[in-house]
Amino acid sequence: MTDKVLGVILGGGQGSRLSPLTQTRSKPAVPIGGKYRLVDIPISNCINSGIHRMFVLTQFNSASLNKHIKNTYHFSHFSKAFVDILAAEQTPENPTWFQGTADAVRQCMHHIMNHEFEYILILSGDQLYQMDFREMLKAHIEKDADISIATIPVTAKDATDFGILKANKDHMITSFTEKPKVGLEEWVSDTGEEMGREGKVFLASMGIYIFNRQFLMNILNENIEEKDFGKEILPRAIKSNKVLSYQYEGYWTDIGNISSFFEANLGLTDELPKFNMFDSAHTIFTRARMLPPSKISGTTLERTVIPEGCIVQASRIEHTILGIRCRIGKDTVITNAYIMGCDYYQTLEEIESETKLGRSLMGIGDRCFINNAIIDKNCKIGNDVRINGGDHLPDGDFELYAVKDGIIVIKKGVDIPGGTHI
Ligand code: ADQ
Ligand code: ADP
Repeated sequence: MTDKVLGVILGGGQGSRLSPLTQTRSKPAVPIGGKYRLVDIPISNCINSGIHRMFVLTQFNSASLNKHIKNTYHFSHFSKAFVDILAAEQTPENPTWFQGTADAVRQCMHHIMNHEFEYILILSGDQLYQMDFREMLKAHIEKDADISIATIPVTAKDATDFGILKANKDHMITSFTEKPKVGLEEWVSDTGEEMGREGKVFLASMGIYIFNRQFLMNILNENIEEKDFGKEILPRAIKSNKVLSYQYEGYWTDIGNISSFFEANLGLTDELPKFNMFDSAHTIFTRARMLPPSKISGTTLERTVIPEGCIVQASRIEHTILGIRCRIGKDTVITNAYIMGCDYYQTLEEIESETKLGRSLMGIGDRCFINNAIIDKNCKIGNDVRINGGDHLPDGDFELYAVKDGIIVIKKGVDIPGGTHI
């Protein structure tokens, strides 16, 4: 049946929750896990579920997203598979800028409808999970639903950040509220004994939907003023249609803001991470880069993930993700960090001339201390720099870095002079 499904990945609105990582690139192109990009997660889930035709909807079509998709997702000439980017117009003033999730799909309908499909699978672009959509599709077809929503039990603390719903014995949704701020007690569901014990008694929407083709077209066309699935289209649909709750119990997390992004990344350094990058049945696909193996010298490594192409001479790295082509100098200590790495290497000649001029080199210098920080790509961090994030720092946005929830984010491509303390 999966050949009757078309995937649509929502690549991000105007929202700046992942800023400054999204200051110079579109959200789907944000690096994750040392060598992947956010968009690789939903695309890989689709491919692993036998869904091979996908659109990525994005507000702005960055060069890095285009290049990544073009260089990564090659399919045979004999298959109908594709991953295409559909971008909104460039300016926020432009009325055609996507106004919400439903509006994004509506504005792209003329491209989407050119394809043959019966079901459309709508996915968020900022979640970390490995899910087999075939199971959900099977339930959707068996129950003869108009829409299916993947749901997951969450605690009261988390419930206010999600769409919360209630379903009948047949798992058909009877009520839905987007991010309830009050009256949460009315939304308690029977989520099973085990979930109940963990206090996960609210059924949250995972923002993953299957719609029947004609149903989606009708509901979007008949309610032009409604811009959002969560806020408008879904609450409307449940009133008179069959909307199925497909309960999922695996690992799933939203990575839409800096602290959840940071936490999900560092979670990959656990002894048994909840998100399993080593599961060959659920390969995470990304661009194959032909980089040299990493070279490490004199470093004590604890719970650290290191991809290809790194040159590491630090004294200690702990609870950290390194990105591709990281260069880390001598006597440097890094803890609780995501160092995104570089897009290219400096040549030996460049390194010599830059050093002579007293300039910092790409990567992290000697004798640095980095804690609770994200260092975006292509940064030059000089020698003896101290970047120490934590709760003592208020949120703020500066020229070279931003602070969010105590995490210091060094912006892409900046030069932090030797001796700087943040
Ligand atoms: P949120 O994630 O808060 O809640 P939203 O901001 O609408 O909802 O984003 C959903 C996805 O669409 C995200 O991947 C986002 O980047 C993307 N997106 C948002 N606006 C977009 C636009 N204009 N163009 C393109 N993409 C856009 C949603 C549901 C909740 C549910 C949570 C689960 O509304 O009901 O509980 O997802 O995470
Ligand atoms: P991001 O990952 O931050 O979104 P991009 O993928 O757009 O960034 O990265 C920029 C691209 O620049 C890289 O793919 C890399 O191949 C290319 N590049 C190569 N050499 C250089 C150079 N000397 N200076 C800047 N960019 C370079």
